[in-house]
Amino acid sequence: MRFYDCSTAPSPRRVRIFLAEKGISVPTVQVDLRNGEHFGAAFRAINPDCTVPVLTLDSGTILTDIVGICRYFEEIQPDPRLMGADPEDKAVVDMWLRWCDREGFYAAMDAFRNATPGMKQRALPGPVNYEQLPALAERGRARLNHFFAGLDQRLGASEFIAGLRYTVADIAAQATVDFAAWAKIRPGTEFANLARWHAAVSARPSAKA
Ligand SMILES: N[C@@H](CCC(=O)N[C@@H](CS)C(=O)NCC(=O)O)C(=O)O
Repeated sequence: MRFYDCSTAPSPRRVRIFLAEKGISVPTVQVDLRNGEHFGAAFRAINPDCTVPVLTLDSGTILTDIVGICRYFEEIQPDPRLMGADPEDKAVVDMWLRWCDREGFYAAMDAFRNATPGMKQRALPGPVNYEQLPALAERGRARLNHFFAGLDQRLGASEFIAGLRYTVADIAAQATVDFAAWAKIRPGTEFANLARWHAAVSARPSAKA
């Protein structure tokens, strides 16, 4: 088994936090995204999508998606449960995870990638170059503020996003809040519930992953 990581990128960080929470360590290879190692023939042969994270299994299976990788580790080592315990709980975690990705993580990606000078023509990850669209950066910022408001509302009613326990949905939102800060977008001080939750998740040892 081998984990292809990039220590400065938010997507593989979500897997690193997940692994840290479970206390799992995996042989890891750093992929140098800054210098385009992911476009080279060696990495393309592993993941033609030219993205990290990737997990290669001894069976030959290659997992190239954050959630697929987390699912694999959840199944081989269920404790601590990060993707729900019973059918209802699992469905609730899935629902919030997808909301965090759709409304938060992808909005942060639009805001960051469409406005960062070093990402010209790299407005989307993957093997195809796309021009930056400043309007998408602006829309990403607006959507992130809406996401923060929704998160604050949810966290006013619930200790963690999917209920009483820290889950993969918290990891997605935590990575989103930290990623958004790269684009200098931070939740407003009026979002006290979000601030309480962000301080709590950031204090977990896994946050350093
Ligand atoms: N399919 C992947 C996409 C992950 C992704 O977007 N990774 C980024 C790093 S955060 C990447 O590899 N970017 C390469 C690039 O920007 O060219 C997933 O969601 O698991």
